[in-house]
Amino acid sequence: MQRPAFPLLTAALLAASFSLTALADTVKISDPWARATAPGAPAAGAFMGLTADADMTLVAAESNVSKVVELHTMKMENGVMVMRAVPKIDLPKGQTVNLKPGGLHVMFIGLHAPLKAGEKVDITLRLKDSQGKEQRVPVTAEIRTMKPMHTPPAHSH
Ligand SMILES: [Cu+2]
Repeated sequence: MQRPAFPLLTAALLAASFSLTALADTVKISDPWARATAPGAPAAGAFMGLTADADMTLVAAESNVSKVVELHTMKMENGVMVMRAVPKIDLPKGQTVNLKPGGLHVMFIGLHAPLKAGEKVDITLRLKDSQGKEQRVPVTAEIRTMKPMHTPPAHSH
């Protein structure tokens, strides 16, 4: 009676993951990318558009490219670009929230190696729905170079 155990288990796991997927609110990710870095750069930003199909909150991001991954915002305050960590990013239903240079972003701090243009970075987004249920969404971001902005913000920590 040992042979059927595997197919049954597999079927049960498939059923479980299917029902989770079917019930969960989802978020659409558009154009995920991360900024290429020069050798020795301690940090880098990642950017994307997020459109949730129900009110959700981005509570954290994870990646193995750096020691720490934070959610950041960047704002002009008294004429100076200030960047700081935020505990969460709200994703209101149906609205596209753009993580972009000069605004909200995912920040890799303590890079293990430079991010090279053309390569990819795996990021796991941790999202919570309105009931507080958490889901993890894998994202693959393409590494790109970007021309410096007119006033390059101090993007190091
Ligand atoms: Cu940052």
